[in-house]
Amino acid sequence: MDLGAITKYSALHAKPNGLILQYGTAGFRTKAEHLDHVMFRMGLLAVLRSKQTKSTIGVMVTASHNPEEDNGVKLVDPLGEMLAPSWEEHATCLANAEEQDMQRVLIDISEKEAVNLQQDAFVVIGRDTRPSSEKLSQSVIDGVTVLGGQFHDYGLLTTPQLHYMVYCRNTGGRYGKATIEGYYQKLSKAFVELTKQASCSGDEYRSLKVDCANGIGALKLREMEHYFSQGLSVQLFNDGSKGKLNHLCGADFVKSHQKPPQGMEIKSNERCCSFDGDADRIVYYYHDADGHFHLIDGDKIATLISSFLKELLVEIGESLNIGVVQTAYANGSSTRYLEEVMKVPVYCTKTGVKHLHHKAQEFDIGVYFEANGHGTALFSTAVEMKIKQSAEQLEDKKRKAAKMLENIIDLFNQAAGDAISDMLVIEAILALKGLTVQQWDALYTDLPNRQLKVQVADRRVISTTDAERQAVTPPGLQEAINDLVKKYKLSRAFVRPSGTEDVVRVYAEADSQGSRLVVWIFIIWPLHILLKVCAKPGQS
Ligand code: G16
Repeated sequence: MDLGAITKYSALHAKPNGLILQYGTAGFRTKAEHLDHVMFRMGLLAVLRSKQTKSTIGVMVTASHNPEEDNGVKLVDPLGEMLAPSWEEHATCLANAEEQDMQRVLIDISEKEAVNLQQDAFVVIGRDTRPSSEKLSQSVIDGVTVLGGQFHDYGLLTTPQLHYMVYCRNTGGRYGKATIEGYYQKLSKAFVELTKQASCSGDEYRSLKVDCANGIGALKLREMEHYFSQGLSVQLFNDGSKGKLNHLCGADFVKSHQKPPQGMEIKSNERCCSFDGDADRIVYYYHDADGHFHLIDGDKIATLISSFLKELLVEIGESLNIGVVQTAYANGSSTRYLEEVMKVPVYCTKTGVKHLHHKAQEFDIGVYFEANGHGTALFSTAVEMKIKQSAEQLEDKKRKAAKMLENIIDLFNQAAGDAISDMLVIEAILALKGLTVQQWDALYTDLPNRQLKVQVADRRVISTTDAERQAVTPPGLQEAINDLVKKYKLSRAFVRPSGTEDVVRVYAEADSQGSRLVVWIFIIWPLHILLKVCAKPGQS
């Protein structure tokens, strides 16, 4: 390690005095102007992680659903997963080290993790369309090169595409080709194969309106659409040609406001969806004949996917262990439907796909989705092999189902939740099952629910347990929540500090005769006031 060179270059990416950041739900996120030093240092850290794992490591420059002025960075581990928790701690230490302590922190990490500094390192980098992203990804490259790492800069990519590239590179191409064409071809081939089997392929199934949140999703979907146009025609909105990233549009806006994005005209019963800023989340929606807006979020996406997978397994005659993973935000109706009607085991983890992904890996087939539309399905290697064999050997009807499952497996991005891949999976399932968006929506009725972001003096005073469903501090908060919810049937509420924004998130649902207003007035609003009072600095 050339410590002299590191010190020299680090001074060019100096840390603002007193700035403390934490590797949160999805890496570091804050205003873009505060991130130059973090990017340089994450370049350094990616090299150490690459040397330690003897694998390619990814660095993605994005703040996903956050406002355009923000930016962020996260590291991608060898199998395309989020960074291991112990390395998240190293990331936080390194990002917060004062200039004079940088060398010591780097040496500490190398020693603790037994990094062989002679080992080669390779890092791949991607970025979203934020105005600040290009310069910040250059700072990552500076960090990589000063520590002697090799790199490939993919430039503009969706976050899940970068996860895919890392996974492909570390599996010697077994998972796919580590190029953008490789990604387009793999997914489109599987999609076209699947939709050829659909008996329902009329206009209703062939067209979809997509709100791209004015982000990278528009660019990539436009590049990709001719690969799958045989099976689906997409009409893009909020494609970045005028509006601001994530502003009044995108999956996060649609989900939290439960209304359509600006800039999209929706006719009744038309199927529409929204991506978020880096295209790792997707939600669907439509207007009914009376003009009412209906949201189909991650919970219903998980239900559609897991029920389809279960049906295929029955046809093939395989009994595999399927599990669904959700978070505290999952609507109570979805959990009840999955457990009681579909008889699928459901697990709840903390917010953050890293937690859900990890849990989903415990099953033969693990389907995980956050209510906000972030998720995918994972298939164990044994299942993949079994299905491949079945697709060759079984008799006609079973073989057809096995072939379908084989294509569905290829269509999922198993490295990370991916709006483009999920969209194609959903479109294929709807066409194969001949389901309209209304029929899909009618699987169960969501309990009325609301979410709110509350800005408080210090969100760190709130700590939680039980997969974030119970508040531990400040004292008295959980008792107050219990008092508020006990008046309503099937009601539930929780608060948790966000790991991507400087806010506290409040969620509540209740069987309140279909009224979200009741949830708002009698649960969310009193909680909002309570939080303002109790989340003052120094109270933890
Ligand atoms: C990120 C994470 C998601 C998480 C979301 C909100 O999404 O990847 O798993 O649900 O942040 O997290 P929090 O409530 O802690 O702010 P994205 O799409 O912004 O990357």
